[in-house]
Amino acid sequence: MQIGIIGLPQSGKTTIFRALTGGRAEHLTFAAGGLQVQTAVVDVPDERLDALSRHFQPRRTVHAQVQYHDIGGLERGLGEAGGLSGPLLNQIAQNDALLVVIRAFPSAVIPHQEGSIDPARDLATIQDELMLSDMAVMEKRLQRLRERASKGGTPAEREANARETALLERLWDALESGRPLRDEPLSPDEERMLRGYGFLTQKPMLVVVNQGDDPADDLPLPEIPDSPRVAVLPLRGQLEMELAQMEPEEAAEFLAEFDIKELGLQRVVRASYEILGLISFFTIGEDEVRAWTLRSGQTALDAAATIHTDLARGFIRAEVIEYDRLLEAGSLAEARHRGWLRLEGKGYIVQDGEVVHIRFHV
Ligand SMILES: Nc1nc2c(ncn2[C@@H]2O[C@H](COP(=O)(O)OP(=O)(O)OP(=O)(O)O)[C@@H](O)[C@H]2O)c(=O)[nH]1
Ligand SMILES: [Mg+2]
Repeated sequence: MQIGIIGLPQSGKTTIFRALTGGRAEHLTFAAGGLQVQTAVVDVPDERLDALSRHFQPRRTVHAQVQYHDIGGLERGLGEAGGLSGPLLNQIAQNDALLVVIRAFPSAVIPHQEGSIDPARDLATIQDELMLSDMAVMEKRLQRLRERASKGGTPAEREANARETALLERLWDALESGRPLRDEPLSPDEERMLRGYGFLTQKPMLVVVNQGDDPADDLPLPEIPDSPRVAVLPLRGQLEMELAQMEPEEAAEFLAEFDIKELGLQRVVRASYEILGLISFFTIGEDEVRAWTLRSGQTALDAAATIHTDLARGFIRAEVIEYDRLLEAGSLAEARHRGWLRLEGKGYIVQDGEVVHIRFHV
């Protein structure tokens, strides 16, 4: 899972990036076309996996991973000036979801470009920039499609051309009336047609409101578009960054003092899974206890394919059990003995938190 952290200048993107990646992750910094990007891979925290691992004591525990990219360079006015630069657009477009940092922390030392702190205004600014960027991409593409249409081509080409044109014109209308693309209904065929574009407003969006340390300064959260693919999350960026860099014991004291129940990374990951429609399932072996990620609605066969193509090819059955039920039984053998392991076929829809054991032969 790739998550791009974007936001207005000095909104706290790098601070949030550090809060999420702490001292644990390798930070890789590179510049592309005058652009600074920082990247880090982070283990997805999961108490269920930890519990399984404590119980089964495997040689290895493998977490699901998420990759964060701290992408600077987005500003108000880029859209009007013809869209984002190629490198910036590419950096943002390659992500599965966008984490939009909105400044809500007060500070006399760090001035805001607009002269005031206003989360709703800043969120609207970012959304406008993303929409204008999509419109700029669409416009170029539509122009090329129209040129090509006037040149003829085979009937099949003309037909494909016309279908793409119609789709882009429809989506253009949506953007023009202020609707981001993420909630536009699309047929599987249309989804395929759009895949290569990486439209920014098609991506799920997590709005992180970067608050100051003092709850007395908290502003109301901005309203977000009513969509299952958008969520808003308040976070004390600076404080969370400091926490992420502390030793665990020291951090625990802090958590208590500020009444923080859960670290920012956990909350961000959970919200990211939700807006992306992702679930976790687990596999248990002597060597390895491991968490895997699936899209919600995917099947036992998809789960098998996620683990290894051989498992999908030779799929016979999936043995399935909720992770806490497995812990109660103590072992897969005991769970099987008690009749708690369910035998499921290829089309079974895997549920969040299930342990899946694929029976297969090749
Ligand atoms: N008081 C306070 N200051 C913060 C907070 N988050 C960020 N800052 C400060 O705001 C300034 C900008 O933060 P960064 O994290 O560098 O912001 P950015 O969005 O990465 O900035 P650019 O990459 O330059 O656009 C830094 O001086 C931070 O220390 C916060 O929650 N509280
Ligand atoms: Mg930065």
